[in-house]
Amino acid sequence: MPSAATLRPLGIAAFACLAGGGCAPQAVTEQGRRINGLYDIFSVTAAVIFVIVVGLITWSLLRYRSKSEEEIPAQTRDNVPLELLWFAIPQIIVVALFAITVSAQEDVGAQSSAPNVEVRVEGFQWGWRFTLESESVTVSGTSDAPPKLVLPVGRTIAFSMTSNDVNHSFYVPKFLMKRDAIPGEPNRFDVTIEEPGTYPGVCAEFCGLLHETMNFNIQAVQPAAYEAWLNEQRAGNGNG
Ligand SMILES: [Cu+2]
Repeated sequence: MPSAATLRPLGIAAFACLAGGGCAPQAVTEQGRRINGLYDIFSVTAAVIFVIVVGLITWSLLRYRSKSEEEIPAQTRDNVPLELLWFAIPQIIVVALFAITVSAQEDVGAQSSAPNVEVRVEGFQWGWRFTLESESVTVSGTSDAPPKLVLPVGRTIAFSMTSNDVNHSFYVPKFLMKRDAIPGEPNRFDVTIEEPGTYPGVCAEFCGLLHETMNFNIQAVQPAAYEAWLNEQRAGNGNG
């Protein structure tokens, strides 16, 4: 039997999870917030079903518990309307959750035909290179000096992923977004960052010995600060 001291941290974690609307970090992008919203709906639906099921089981156990050895409870068979009802309710819930998931997926995966910023992301053992082709700016870094990419908030940013060697995965937890960088198979996703800040990113595909050192940072700033950073990069050697 686990002691109260062992259970307390678990209880706190469970409460934090529920209070935080599921266990996902709060996203800082428009697309990530759409996913947060979906998680919230799933969490609330699951919580309501949990309470109803546990409540009914508890009520049934208490109400119909055996009172004596000889007594047999009333035996009830077949109740077509009830059976239809508890067949129909889960079907409706599953179909509704499926429909809102598809709708969220479409929104999150949508690609703009004219993004404001286009970033080419190249993964390599063991680092990342970010190229803003139209701006003639490249930011590169390795495990010893992780690259920092500055991007504007409130603008559509298209990331196109590719790799120079093996499969990597571009993952920014605060975007709630992850895409594989595969040699010869470009992948793309678009985001609009809503909150300024620095967001760490990692490689999320085991790609070799120093995989865990493939870190980078995305710093989201106001558009004017982004323009200033671009000028700074171009005035330097063009490599951040
Ligand atoms: Cu990796």
